[in-house]
Amino acid sequence: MVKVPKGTTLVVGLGVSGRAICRHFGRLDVPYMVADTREVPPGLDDFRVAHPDISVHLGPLTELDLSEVEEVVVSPGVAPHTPGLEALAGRTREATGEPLLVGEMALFVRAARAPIAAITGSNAKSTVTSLLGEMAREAGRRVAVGGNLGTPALDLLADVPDAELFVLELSSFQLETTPRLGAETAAFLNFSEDHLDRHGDMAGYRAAKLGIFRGARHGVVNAEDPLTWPEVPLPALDRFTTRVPEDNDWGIARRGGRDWLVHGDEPLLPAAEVCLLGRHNQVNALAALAMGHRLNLPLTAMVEVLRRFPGLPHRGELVAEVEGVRWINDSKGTNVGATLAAIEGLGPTLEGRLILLAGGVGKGADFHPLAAPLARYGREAILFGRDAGRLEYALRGRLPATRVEDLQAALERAIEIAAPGDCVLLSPACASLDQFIDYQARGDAFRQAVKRLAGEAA
Ligand code: UMA
Ligand code: ADP
Repeated sequence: MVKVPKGTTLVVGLGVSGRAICRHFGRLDVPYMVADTREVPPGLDDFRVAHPDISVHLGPLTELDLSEVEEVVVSPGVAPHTPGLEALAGRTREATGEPLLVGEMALFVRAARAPIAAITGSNAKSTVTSLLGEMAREAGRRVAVGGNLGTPALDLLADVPDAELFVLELSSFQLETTPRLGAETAAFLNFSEDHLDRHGDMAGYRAAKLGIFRGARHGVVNAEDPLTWPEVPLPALDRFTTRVPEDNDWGIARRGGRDWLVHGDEPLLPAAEVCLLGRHNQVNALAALAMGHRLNLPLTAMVEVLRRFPGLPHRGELVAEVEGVRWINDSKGTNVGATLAAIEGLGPTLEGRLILLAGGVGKGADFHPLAAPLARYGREAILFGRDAGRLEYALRGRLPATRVEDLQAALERAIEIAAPGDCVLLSPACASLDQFIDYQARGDAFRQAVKRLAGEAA
């Protein structure tokens, strides 16, 4: 057994978050050591060079004696019930009464000196986080944006020491180990199947996500998805909807023959002027507006951002329009909920039909929810990758489906069948790992092929 010395904190994980936690403890002069369950974690050599005095344990955590550990801080990819840690469940630190095992966000909350706007949900987190960050920037606020999105939250403390606002995307993994976030405004955008391998079931996954509301002064939830609603009352709560809003909700209503984003009775912006594509992104805009309103960002600044923000790569990204056919890269649509939103969001905006390119690693998900909206808006589903057969089974009898080997073959088939007014949408409802390094590589391959096609057509 390797004993973690009395008074020493244990950092578990040497990934992006783990290294940020170590930098944070370095800045605070907190004595710590590191463990990683992998024999060769990424960046190990660099870490050893940068921190020659810090001891590193590699391999099972059951080899550690944690009887006198000061605190254990786990990376998001490390489940609190990992062998070696389970005995810490329910134990608290004598000095503070806080749980003995926490994650990066618990340290962030202790150290942050500016309000937090926090965003979670099964999908659309990065989009709403980036939108709200842009809105705050446009309004002249010194804002730091990060979390699950990219820059680890703890690094923001050092990178933007005079931040007036933190806008953070938080995953269920991060929230599970945050005893109290205390956000100024916290949004739970939507809830659909994901990460069941980690959380056990949907109830466990949802319970982790609801951690976004612990200590929050204001919440933003999806009026159409009660599973996003907090279970304990918050001081203030706003709701958004794709429909005509009730009371003071944020929604979409007809004014002068056009759809408008509205707050209660107040029209804010014609929906067609939101630069992001599709109804699902108009809903994302409403969530960002509700949070920005709470943060006192001026409406003019928020609307200006909605008019110009083109979205993040691989999320409903218009790559080209070739001979009347729009080609959209939604490679980040890696689960059924995301692809469903993309189909339902884009479908009503089309003059023609939707051609869906989907497939890959389905992570055991049920694809049947895709059948009805595809029957309504789809021309054909072109299916590739490991779970193409399971997708085909779920869609049978609802619209034509063609199975092909890979994305390239799917593109060739789409070129054959697309008619002017159609939209070819890559939104795979699956992870990419059977045929690509990650979803970015899949989206890049789509983008390059479409650009070639556009070049040939020009
Ligand atoms: N791991 C081990 N043993 C260890 C430590 C890690 O096997 O001791 C494995 C984990 O199981 C995981 C991988 O290593 O497979 C990475 O885990 P990590 O906790 O070290 O991850 P980081 O590199 O710190 O990156 C994390 C987020 N990753 C995860 O939550 C898995 C990143 O989100 C995030 O950008 C980063 O912190 C900064 O905050 C990525 C992600 O996929 C994008 N998130 C999931 C999602 O969005 O669905 C939640
Ligand atoms: P996350 O960070 O939660 O993964 P992103 O902003 O990266 O979210 O978007 C991921 C995918 O979610 C998009 O590619 C799109 O398919 C889908 N999506 C976008 N908006 C919504 C929405 N309002 N509801 C459900 N899914 C959505």
